[in-house]
Amino acid sequence: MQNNDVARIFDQLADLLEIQGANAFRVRAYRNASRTIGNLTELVADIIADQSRSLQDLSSIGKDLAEKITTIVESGSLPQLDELKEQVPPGVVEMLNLPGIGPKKVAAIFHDLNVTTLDQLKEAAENGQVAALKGFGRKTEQSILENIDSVAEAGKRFYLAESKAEADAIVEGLLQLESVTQATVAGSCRRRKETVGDLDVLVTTTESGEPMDHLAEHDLVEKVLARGDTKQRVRLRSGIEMDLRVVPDESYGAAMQYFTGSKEHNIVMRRRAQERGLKLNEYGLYRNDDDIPVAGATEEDVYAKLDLPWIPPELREDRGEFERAEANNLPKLIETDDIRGDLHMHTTATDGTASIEEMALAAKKRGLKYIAITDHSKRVMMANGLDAKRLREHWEEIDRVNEEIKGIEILKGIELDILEDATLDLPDDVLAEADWVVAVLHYGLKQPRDQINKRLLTAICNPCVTAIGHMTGRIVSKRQGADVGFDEVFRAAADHGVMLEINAHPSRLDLDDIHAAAAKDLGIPIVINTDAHSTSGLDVMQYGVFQARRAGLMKGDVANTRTLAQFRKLLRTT
Ligand code: DGT
Ligand code: CA
Ligand code: CA
Repeated sequence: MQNNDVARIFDQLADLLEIQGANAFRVRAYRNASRTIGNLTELVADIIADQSRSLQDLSSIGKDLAEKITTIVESGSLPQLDELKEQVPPGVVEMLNLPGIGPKKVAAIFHDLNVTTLDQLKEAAENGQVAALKGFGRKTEQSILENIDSVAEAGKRFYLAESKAEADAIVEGLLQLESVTQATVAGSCRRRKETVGDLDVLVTTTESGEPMDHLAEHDLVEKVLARGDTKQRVRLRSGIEMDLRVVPDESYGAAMQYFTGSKEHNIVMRRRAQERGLKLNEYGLYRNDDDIPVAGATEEDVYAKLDLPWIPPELREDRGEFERAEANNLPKLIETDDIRGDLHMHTTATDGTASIEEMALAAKKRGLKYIAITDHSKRVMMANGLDAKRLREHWEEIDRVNEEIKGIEILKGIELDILEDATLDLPDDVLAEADWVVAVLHYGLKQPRDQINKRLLTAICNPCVTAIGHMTGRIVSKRQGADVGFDEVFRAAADHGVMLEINAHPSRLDLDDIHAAAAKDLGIPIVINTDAHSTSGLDVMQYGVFQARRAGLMKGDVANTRTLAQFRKLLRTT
């Protein structure tokens, strides 16, 4: 049982209780517990196992919550949650993903309209029944109609970060088994797509029952949905489903190639086979006339027999990888270990949970050589954003910590809001004292393209701004980003020497792969940053790197792979 599973159970509990109209303090207690567990750097199971320690020493965990956590870790579930799930249908919970619809409104839809699925909700909204509900109105109904299709679609997909962690844990467990000789995740997860529809796992084994039995009993698995001789489908506790396929040794590479996809990439592969008088399927590459196998045990072999070098999974989308492979011009993709700095993170000065010193030490522990502390500017009142006076004090504190801590350099930064009227949230004289200014849009994301561009250009043209952070403001599967006119903005960034961020947070990944590739083509330096709000938040760097790899980025395309001295040389000078 991972900490995330425990945290998710408390989140679900809080959602369901809120829909039922439970006491707000009780709901908040579960949300706080979820946060505490989710941010822990050690396993809760280890704390429970250690007789000398108590869960109640953790912040916001009392006796009752400690008992619940123990129940979850020991049994894998919580009876109270199971009861609540009986009372509130899953379709009702999904409604919480609609923008602007909280538990109170969901409760009204559920109880007053007796509506229990997104389909029914759509129908009710089309008939004007939703607008008639107390506290709703035409605008809310319109917003439901605008978003309901994408929410319904997104509800079926999962963030890469979570599903990859689950798949990795399962593959690791399979590899421990006596009978299993090879195991890998394939599908969209291996291609590191930002969301995953279902997980695809392949094994070779001397005894096909063993891996299937193991998976059926696995902590992360909720239910076996189907089981045959060579294939088993299960549903994990997180809700995602997984196919386990047992394949013969001589087909392992062909199966990996086939089930990694993408479908578009595989279509080209099959055509290349045909052009060479061969036939490609998940079992191998065969001669057309006599079915003699020519490759299958390894992926490298399959590619080689089709006159190609092995192509990294992140590039397998039929977006130019074949042309580059043919020209022997595949990029040597960036790796997480190449990263030397992290230029976007928060502290307790605004909405982070750790101090400057704690963030710096945690970054150093992760092998980083430099960071920028970039707390919010004053417009973000919710997060206690900094005005000029507090920011200068914060920077003095950074100077002090920088003196004390050796082995990592801390830059004086700010996450600067670009306001709705295309002005900046802090005056130039303060910004001029910063080492690093990452300008962002937080509010007014729905403005028309002209105004969004005007705002981004104001920031880019200001000589104090060094980078644009999470450019579109999108939240993967949940909120569409701003309508950015990328051509104009990218050209301006290139002209002014402003860097563009790939925000590594699994729910942002902004810029996305396509736009990061476009920025690279213009020679704009990319920075990959975690936007950490806690020390454990620094661990998401890998997801930003995956997105960069999907964009075809190499080490040299990413500014924060450089030494600090080299990085500084890339900073704009005008
Ligand atoms: P997902 O699960 O929606 O995130 O995306 P994938 O890419 O994991 O797709 P999935 O699970 O349906 O299938 C895994 C891989 O198997 C897919 O990437 C390519 C291969 N595959 C599945 N169906 C077909 C097909 O009809 N034709 C070909 N050529 N390949 C297929
Ligand atoms: Ca899949
Ligand atoms: Ca699948």
